Parts: sequence; structure tokens; C-alpha cells
Amino acid sequence: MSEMNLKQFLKNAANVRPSARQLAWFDREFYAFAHFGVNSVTGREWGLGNEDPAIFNPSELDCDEWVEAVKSAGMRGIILTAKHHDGFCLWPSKYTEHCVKNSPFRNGKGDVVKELSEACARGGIGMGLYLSPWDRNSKLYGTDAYNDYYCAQLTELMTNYGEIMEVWFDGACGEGPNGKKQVYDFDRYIEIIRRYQPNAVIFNDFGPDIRWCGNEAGRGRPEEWAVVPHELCKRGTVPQTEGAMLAGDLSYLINSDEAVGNLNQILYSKGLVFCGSEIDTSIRDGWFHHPEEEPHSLEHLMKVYLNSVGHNSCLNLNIPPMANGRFDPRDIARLKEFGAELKKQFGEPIATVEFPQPVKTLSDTQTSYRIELPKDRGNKPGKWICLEEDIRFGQRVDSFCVYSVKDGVRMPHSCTCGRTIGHKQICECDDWEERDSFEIVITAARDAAQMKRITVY
Ligand code: FUL
Repeated sequence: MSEMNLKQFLKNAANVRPSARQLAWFDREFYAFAHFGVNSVTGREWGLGNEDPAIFNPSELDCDEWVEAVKSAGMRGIILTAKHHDGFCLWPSKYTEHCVKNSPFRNGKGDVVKELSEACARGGIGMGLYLSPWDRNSKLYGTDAYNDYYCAQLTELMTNYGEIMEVWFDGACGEGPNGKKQVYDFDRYIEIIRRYQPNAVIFNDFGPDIRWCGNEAGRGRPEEWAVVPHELCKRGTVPQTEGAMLAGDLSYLINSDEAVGNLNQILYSKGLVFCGSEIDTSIRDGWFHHPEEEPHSLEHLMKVYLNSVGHNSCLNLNIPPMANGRFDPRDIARLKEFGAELKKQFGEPIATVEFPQPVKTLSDTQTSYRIELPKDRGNKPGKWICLEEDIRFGQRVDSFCVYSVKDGVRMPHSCTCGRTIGHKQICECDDWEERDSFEIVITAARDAAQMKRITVY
């Protein structure tokens, strides 16, 4: 590729833009998963599919409590496992007997999805749904008729419970009673969601709207691009195909690579898509509630937050309800503590600039910004620099450095450096109190950086 072609290629990559629903999702930043069902009673992580519906009786179910607890940590939604791999449905589905209508819960008249959707609406947060494609109960599993069954259930969920913020497709796939693996008709599933819930983002390992970060440990990548090769997010929309060369299978990147979407990878891709990463992890070791487990420490949760929300991803943190339908008091306490810590660290900015303009320009892709710190900031040196690109125009910054400045003189050593920025990058700085401002130098970008906000905490 000639230099001119490469420049144009990078410009194109920098201008792959998110849809309105992807932008809204990125701004949601932090929300909860709730793994709930027959496993909450049996203590299994993967149910067998032959559980008796009679064991499900969360007589103390209190979804308002769930909503209050997740809000106390600053979360903006809850994604419920309406059906996990065991096939037991938490709503009274017309299409199966393996659901709440045959349980003692609210005398067979209960509907967890409805109770949660009403509680989320009351609490002003969003509701998302997980509907496991893998179903160990359905006799149809492993045949074409299973896709009809799945679509009928998906339609029930998409049409009866108001606005859905996210639909979560689990990639897990086992064998049916006929010994065959189900071929999931994702195109059809996606079409149903788009028809009834056009604002819902769809999570799947390979897109279309958001993708799996590649691990369940709450570990984000230092270099996380929301613009990735189409081969990695096969279900994403390709807005341009400039630079097509080789179409390797890049799915191995999911788990192993320190970077996703960097130049090496996009150069050899057939086309690029906007598909940001979601980090899903649990507040405890398991996805379902096990009384013997303890919630992770505050330090761990803080690390996960910085690695996800602070690394150009969203955080989906699982809080598993107990068999009786309540959150574990230990989790409620940890969430409160976590919310208080986030408020302490990020609640009150020392300084903030909206849509900052560069103070120096070396080239159209190398610029620097300045943020002044107020003199009367007590002994707060400014510990966190939070950088946000205006990703309506795409993701552009490839590397940056932050310097302390005193009396107009930049300190020779940077206090922090990083690669991508994207929706949000939270960087920790040294605690040198003498500085009176920070200089943020964009050392490389695919096209002129467009910053939305710089904040110091
Ligand atoms: C995995 C599932 O197998 C786990 O049980 C859990 O639901 C997790 C979020 O996704 O693929």
C-alpha cells in the first residue's frame, strides 16, 4: 500500500461510526446481569434440563430491592436470564410447560420478567434479557423445529415487556436428544429483535452490536478498539471495504490478544465494523448464587471497573439472586460500598473541559490539549485523568501521553501514557501536587482527534 493509500485507509477506519443504539449503550457504561432460575435452588451452574418446576418458589422475590441495590453502585440496568441452558422459563411461556406456570411461585401465576420490567421502569433503569439458545429441556433441540420454538419465545419476550435495552445471546451450544448440535438461526433471531425492539443492542460473541471481550474474569485489554475487522464480528454491518487484502479467521483474537482492532489486524481485514466490547463477570465466583461463596473485594471490583468502563468497554456485573428471590445481603453491602467508592473517586471533578480544542498542532493527527487545575483544590493533585473521544465521529486516537505542567513548563517525563481512548479511558497519574495543569499529547491518530471531554478527578 502506498503512503497515500495508507493515509486514506486509516481515515476510513477512523470514520467507521456507531449506530444510535450503540452510542446509547456505550453511555450506559455499567449495568447488571442477574443469573436466576432453577440453578439458584439446586446450586448447579449448568442445569440438566430435567429439574422439576416444583422446586422453583422464590416467595420473597423483590425486584425493587434488586433495582435499588444495583442503582446504589451506579448501574443503569439489569439483564435477566429469562431462560438459561436448563430451559426453565421465568415467564409463563405459551410454548412450554417447563416454566413458572407449573411452579408454586405465586401459585403458578408468577412472572419474574414482568416483575423485573415493572421494577426497572419504577426505578428508571433499563431491562435486558438473556434467552439461552442452548436448551437442555426442549425435545426439539437439535432439529429445525427448535429454531421456530426459540423464535416464538423470543417474540413473547420482545412484545410483552416494554422497552428492552439489550438482548444477550450466549454462544454455548450442546447436543440435543438426537445427538446433534443445534444450528442456531441467528439471522432470524436478530430480525425479530430489530422488528420489535429497534433500540435494543444485541450481544453475541461476534456482534452485531456489541461483542464479548473474550474472558469472564473482568480483564480488559490495554488496546481496545471499537472498530474491528469484520471477520471478528461477522454479524456487524460493514460500511466500507477499503484495504481488503486477506480475510483470515481472526476469531482467535478474542481470548488471547492484548489488542483488538490495531493496525496489524485491520490492514489484513476485508472490512471494518463498529462493535464495542462488553466485559461480563460476576461479583462472586459463580454465575448463579451459591451460599458458600463470598462477593469479591472492593479492590477487585475497582480494578474490574477501571479495566472495563475505564478501558473503552462496558461492564456487565452479575449479581445472582438467592433461591428465595432476594439479593444476598453481602452483595447488597458490597454494591453500596462500591457505589460510595466510585462516588469518592469520580463523583466530583477537580476540572473538566467539554469539547476541548487543541492548544498545539504538530500535524492534523498529532495535537495536544491543556486542562488547567484550579488553585484552590486543597491538597488534591489530580489522580485520575478521564479522556473521552467524541465517538459519534468514530474512534481515532492510537496513542497518547499525559504530562504535568508547572508555570507553563512541561515536565520531562510523562505521568501516564496509553494507546486507545474511544468512549472512555481512565488513566491514573502520579500524585505530584506542584502541577498547575495537564497537557494531553495525542502522539498518533488515524484522523484528526475529536475529543468530547477531559476530566480530572
Ligand atoms: C456462559 C454460560 O455458559 C454461563 O453459564 C453464563 O451464563 C455466562 C454468562 O455465559 O457462556
